[in-house]
Amino acid sequence: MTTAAPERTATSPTPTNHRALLAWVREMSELTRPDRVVWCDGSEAEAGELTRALVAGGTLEPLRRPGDFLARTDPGDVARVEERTFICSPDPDDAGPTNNWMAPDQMRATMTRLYDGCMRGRTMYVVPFCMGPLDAAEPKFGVELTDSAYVVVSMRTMTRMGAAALAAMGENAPFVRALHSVGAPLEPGRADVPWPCNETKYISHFPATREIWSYGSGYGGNSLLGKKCYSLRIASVMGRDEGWLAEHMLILKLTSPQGATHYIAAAFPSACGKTNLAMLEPTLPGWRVETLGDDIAWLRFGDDGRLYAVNPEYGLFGVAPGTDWTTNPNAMRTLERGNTIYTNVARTAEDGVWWEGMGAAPAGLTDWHGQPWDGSAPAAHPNSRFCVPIRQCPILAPEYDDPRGVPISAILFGGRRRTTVPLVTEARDWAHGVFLGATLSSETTAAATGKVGVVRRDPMAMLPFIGYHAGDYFAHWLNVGKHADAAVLPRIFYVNWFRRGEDGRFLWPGFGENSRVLKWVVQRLEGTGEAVETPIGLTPPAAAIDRSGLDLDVADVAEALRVDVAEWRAELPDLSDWFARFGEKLPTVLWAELDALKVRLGGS
Ligand code: SAT
Ligand code: MN
Repeated sequence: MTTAAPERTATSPTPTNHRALLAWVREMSELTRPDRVVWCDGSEAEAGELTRALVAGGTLEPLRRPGDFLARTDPGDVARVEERTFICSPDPDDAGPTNNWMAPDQMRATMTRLYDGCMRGRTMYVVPFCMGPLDAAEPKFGVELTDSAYVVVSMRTMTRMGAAALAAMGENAPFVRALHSVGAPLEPGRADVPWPCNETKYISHFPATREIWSYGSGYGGNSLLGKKCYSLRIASVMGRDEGWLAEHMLILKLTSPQGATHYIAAAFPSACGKTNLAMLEPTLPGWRVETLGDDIAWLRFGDDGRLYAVNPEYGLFGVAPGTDWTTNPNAMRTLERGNTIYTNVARTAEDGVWWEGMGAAPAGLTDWHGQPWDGSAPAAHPNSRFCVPIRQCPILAPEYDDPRGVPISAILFGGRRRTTVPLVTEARDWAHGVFLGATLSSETTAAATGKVGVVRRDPMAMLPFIGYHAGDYFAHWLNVGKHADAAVLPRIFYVNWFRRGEDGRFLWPGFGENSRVLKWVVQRLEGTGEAVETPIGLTPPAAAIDRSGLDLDVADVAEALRVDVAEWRAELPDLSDWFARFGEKLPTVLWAELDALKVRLGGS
């Protein structure tokens, strides 16, 4: 960089001899010109100091429970910004039709101009972190440079962050460079605002060099760069190159009344119930769910040829609205233990939190804008979040921290569809399962800016997170299936908890009752579950779903499971258009799956 470092930049002692890291920190601080550079150790004391400063500056408000804080973002900075998210691969063809692309040099030039002096008046925090256990065979390190203390304390919850990660990096471990700025330099004497950000936003990824550059937003998915940016977009490229999968999946452990244990991974789009399923409290007696992760899974082959899943994260960044004692009691118990940063929820008169879905609104609420709530709009933003250490989850499986991960028996894909898609379908084989994943569709949610409720294809629930060409990604999934014996590959299922009847009501009660669907999945794995062949895959006859103790007519279950040939035929043009978008990169196996589906539906 040609820009000279200002004399006033103060740097805390550098606790590392990692030359490449030191050089990069120096280079980025010369570019962004913070007043100070602070190396974060991740300690309790440091977190305490940062939260005190955030409270003093008005970014965080302390709540009643110890360690609980509330942040209210700028109203224009509440969700991931997919239209501002870029994959800057050298070749545009490597980003593919589902990503925004810009040439790396051009993006670097554009963002270097934005970064020039962007941390003036602020502190640059150096945040070393590790995605996945530190004692993994090849720990996946990252270092985030950020001018947001909110990001630092959130990264401390979401990742294994601080001195231990830095020490484990030694002097030359490779790491992902993750640069983040809210893009709001502070002129001397100017007071800060509670939520600094910039209207101009870029969330850029340089897969070839494993770098992330984020500018202008403080919102979680845009600023906690270990999460979607690293663990999905960059990691999906690492996985492609190294033979593994980085997926938008929860991981759960399911134990049957007979004591048989199965690990299940499930991919649903953002705000479609991954956290609820990961922490499910089965309504079927004797069944038990334990949680390993609620958002991201890295799947690698073990020596026995099975696919093992690791949750790279260390915390939960869950959607608050809809979370309640009836829908997700284990999330409520996790939150009861405090130490949670809430963002954009409503605040009660007793300094507690409230959001839509928590029952009747108490009097005296302050809404997510910080105003007395008048009931005319949601009190909590629909994408308001809680950020809490996963260790506080009362049903956390002890294996969550095992660097080898857990062997996956079943993968569930799912989305939010009012019509067409049955409660559960089993894929005929791996290729058919990849087809189901590649054609996954869901109604959009508030997790990203843009219109809510529009059906879009969201392959493997990874549409905004695949770091390369989606056609190559499908091919990679098919290759993974060739790597292993079909007998040990996870079986693939497709679920839809959200189907509605003609009167608009949900056909299936969902939440804890989803254990009934999981029971059928396990029965299929164990060879005892009944299934019928349909044009779209194997579905249970309604009687094969255990309804004991549930006040639900078998006819309703049948309706939830129904494969409506006319509805499916109506999907075909969209499926063809979807595949056509990938041109030559769409694996022929998937075209063949679509052709076979057309034939089974009795179409052309
Ligand atoms: O905000 S995040 O992108 O981290 C959460 C989500 O949308 O899944
Ligand atoms: Mn997610």
